[in-house]
Amino acid sequence: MKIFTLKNVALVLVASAAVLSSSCDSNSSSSGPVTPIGPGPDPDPEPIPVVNLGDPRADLTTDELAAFDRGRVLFVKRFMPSEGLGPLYNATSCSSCHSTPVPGGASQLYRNFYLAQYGFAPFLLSLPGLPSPVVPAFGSTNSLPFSLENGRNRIPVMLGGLPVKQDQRNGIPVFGTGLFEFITDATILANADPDDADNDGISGRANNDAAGLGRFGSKSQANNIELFTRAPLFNQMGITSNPVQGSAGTVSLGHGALMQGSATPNAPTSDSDGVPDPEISTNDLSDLIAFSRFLAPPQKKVFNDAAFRGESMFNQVGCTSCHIPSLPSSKGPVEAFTDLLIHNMGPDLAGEVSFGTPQASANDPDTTEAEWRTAPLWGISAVAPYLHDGRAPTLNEAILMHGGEGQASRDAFSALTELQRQDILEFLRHL
Ligand code: HEC
Ligand code: HEC
Ligand SMILES: [Ca+2]
Ligand SMILES: [Ca+2]
Ligand SMILES: [Ca+2]
Repeated sequence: MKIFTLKNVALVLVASAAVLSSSCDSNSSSSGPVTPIGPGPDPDPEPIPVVNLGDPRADLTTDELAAFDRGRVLFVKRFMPSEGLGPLYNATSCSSCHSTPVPGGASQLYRNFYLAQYGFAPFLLSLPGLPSPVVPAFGSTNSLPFSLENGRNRIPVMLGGLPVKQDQRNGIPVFGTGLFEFITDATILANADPDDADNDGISGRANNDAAGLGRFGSKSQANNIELFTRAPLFNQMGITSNPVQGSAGTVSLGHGALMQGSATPNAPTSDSDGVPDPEISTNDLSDLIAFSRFLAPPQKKVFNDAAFRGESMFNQVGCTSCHIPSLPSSKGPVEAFTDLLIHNMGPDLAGEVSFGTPQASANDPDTTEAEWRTAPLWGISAVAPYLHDGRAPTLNEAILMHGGEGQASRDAFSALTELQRQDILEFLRHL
C-alpha cells in the first residue's frame, strides 16, 4: 500500500465503487429488501491499490525498494565526460530514451538510434572501431568511417567496397519488463511453432535458443536485465562496467548469457577516454539494474462496455495468436499481451540488419531481418510512437502495418465495422 498516492484516492474509490456496483447488479432492479446470496459484499473492502507508471512493484522487500529508489536516480542521471560519458555516445542518460511519459518509459522519434553493419549476411560486420552495431551519433570521429552532418555522425553507404546496412530503433518501455525473467523457457517454448506445424500461418520461434531463451529487446535477443543495462551503458553512453552477475542483488537466469549486438557481455568493458574503467561502480550498476528489474507492470484500467467488446473482438480476429494475454510466471500471471517469440512481420517491416546468431526459421530461411518480438501491449496507450522504429504514430496505424504472419489478423481487423475497430482500440487503451 506504500504506492498509494493522494492524487489517486478518488480514482481508487471510483474503481472500487464500480467493482461493488457490478457485483450487486443482479439485485439492482429489485426495490425490496435484498437477501444476500453467499457471504455478501465485504463491509470493509480492500481498495484496489493504484500503481502509476514508473512505480516499483508492490512485492519488493525493503532492501529491493531501496535499491530501486537509488537506481532511479542513476537512470535519470546525466553522465558528464569527466565521469566517463563517451568517447562515443548517443545519449547522456538512460532516461534520454526512456522518459515517455515518465522515467522507464519510451522515447520520442528524435531519439531514434541507428544500427549498422557492412558486408553480406550472414557475415555482416560491425563498422570499424565500434564494439557493436549500435552507431553512436556523437563524439570523436578519429579513425572512424563517419562524416559529420549537423554535429552528428553520418553513416557511410559503402565501406571498403561493401554495402552498409542500417536500421533504426525507437525506445521501448521497461515497465514490468523485469517479470519476463520469471517466465520459464518451457513456457515460452510451449507457444513456439517454428515450422507452423498447426498450419495457422503463425510460426513464432524463440530467439537465442542455444544460450538461454531471449526475452528482452525488439528481437528477444537478450536473456537478462543485467545485459540490457550494461549494453546500453556501453553502446549508447560510453560508460564502462564490470559484470555483477552472481553478486548479491542481481539475479541471472543461470545460463550462459549471450547479448547480441553488444561487445563482451560477460567481461568488463573498457574504453580509451582517459577516465579509469569501470566508469560505474558495481554497487551503482546493481542499483541501476534493480530499477529496470523492479518497475511495476502497467495496471489495467477499469473496463467500460466498449473495452469488453473490444477484448472479445481482439481475440476473434486472431490478435491473441501472438499477443497472448497472459503468461504464467513464478510471480503470478504476467499480463503483457506477448508470447515473447519473434515473428516474420513481412517485407515492409523488415529491417536491413540481421542480428546474425539467430537462425532464420525453417519456413522463411532468409527473413531474420523481418522478425520481431511480439510487442507487449500493456500500458500501450502511454508510449507512442509504435513499432520497432516508431514509424506508427497511432495504435490504428501500428495495427494496419502488420504484415507477414500478422497479415491475416490485420486483414480481419480491416474487415470489421468502424465501431468494432474502435472497440479494439478502446480495449488497447485500457491495458
Ligand atoms: C539511445 C536511446 C537509448 C538509451 C540511451 C537507452 N535505451 Fe534502453 N532501449 C532503447 C531501445 C531502442 C530499446 C529497444 C532495443 C532493441 O531494439 O532491442 C531499448 C530497450 C531496453 C530494455 C529492454 C526492454 C524490453 O522490454 O525488452 C531495457 C531493460 C533497457 N532498454 C534499459 C536501458 C537502461 C538501463 C539504459 C541506461 C543504461 C538504457 N536502456 C538506455 C533505447 C535506449
Ligand atoms: C503474427 C503475430 C502477431 C499478430 C497476429 C498480431 N500482432 Fe501486433 N505485433 C506483433 C509484432 C511482432 C509487433 C512488433 C512489430 C514491430 O516492432 O515492428 C506487433 C506490434 C503491435 C502493436 C504496436 C506495439 C508497440 O509498442 O509498438 C500493436 C498496437 C499491435 N501489435 C496490435 C495488434 C492487434 C490489435 C492485432 C490483431 C488485429 C495484432 N497486433 C496481431 C505481432 C503480432
Ligand atoms: Ca567512457
Ligand atoms: Ca502455427
Ligand atoms: Ca574509460
